Amino acid sequence: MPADLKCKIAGVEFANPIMTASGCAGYGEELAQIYPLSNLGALVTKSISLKVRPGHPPPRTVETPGGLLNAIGLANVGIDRFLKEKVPFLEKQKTKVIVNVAGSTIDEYVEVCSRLNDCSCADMIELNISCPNVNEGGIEFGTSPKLTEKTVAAARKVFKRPIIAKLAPNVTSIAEIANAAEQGGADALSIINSVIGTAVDIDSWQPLLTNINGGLTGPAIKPIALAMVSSVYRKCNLPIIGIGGITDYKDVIEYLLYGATAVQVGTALFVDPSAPLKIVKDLKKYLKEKKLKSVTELIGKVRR
Ligand code: RRO
Repeated sequence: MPADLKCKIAGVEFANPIMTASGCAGYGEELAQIYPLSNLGALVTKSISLKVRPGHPPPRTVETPGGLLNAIGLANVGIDRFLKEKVPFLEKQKTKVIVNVAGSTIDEYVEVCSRLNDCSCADMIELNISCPNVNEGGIEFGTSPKLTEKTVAAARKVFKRPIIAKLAPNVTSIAEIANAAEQGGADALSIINSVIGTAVDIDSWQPLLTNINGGLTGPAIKPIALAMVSSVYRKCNLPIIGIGGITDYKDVIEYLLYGATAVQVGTALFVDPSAPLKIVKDLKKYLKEKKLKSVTELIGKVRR
């Protein structure tokens, strides 16, 4: 019998625990030209805001040792165009769809969430209260426990399906923010968004990103993200989706052992868009070798 890769978060069943991370696979159209999206546990869309946003001028990405700095600036098509141009495609995909939602005010989050409530292809939303690269809103909602609870509670009122709160690592106590999100009515947490960083050109003495600061992702941040997943798993009851530097099945196992139920693959998609396929295949092999029947048997099983 092949090992069972299915997992469940807030009543939503996923074919496997491997999702794409927001911003790393757009709205799924390009990835679907490479392989059927049914190979994924879920597709997580780029953040959607109320209005179209062009984002920051380039350069908005720069490679660093073991990582990638980005300051995209929330470039996205906005909710109107998302519903009109992207949803018809997403409705046809045989995978779960998680729509990442961003806003500069609580009213904006509410408006986008209420529009998505009528869009049945949004199985869940991921509330982005942790974007490091915008001047208004973004990370400020996710760095104060009070604002986190208020923002999640406002979205909770209008969106009837499960809500994931995506948390920032740029805080003193991520567990405190996680508990505030639970108080506000979140059903799950995704941990972590990018870590604030910067880089400078030593010839021109100019920052390498037009926005100066960016968000660091990729293998460089995996140990940080793992420690945060571990801390929240021990102090909060919500299921966790681990994010940060996942490139192969070994990374996934580390996240599950520390308490994640599922994971998102982000930066690795830019190196190899097929990384999730290989991860799924290798994960099955590992479970068989360890004589485990289900991937869920790994969750939180780190030996301390
Ligand atoms: O668009 C971005 O610059 C961005 C977002 Br919204 C986010 O949540 N995290 C990130 O690293 N970049």
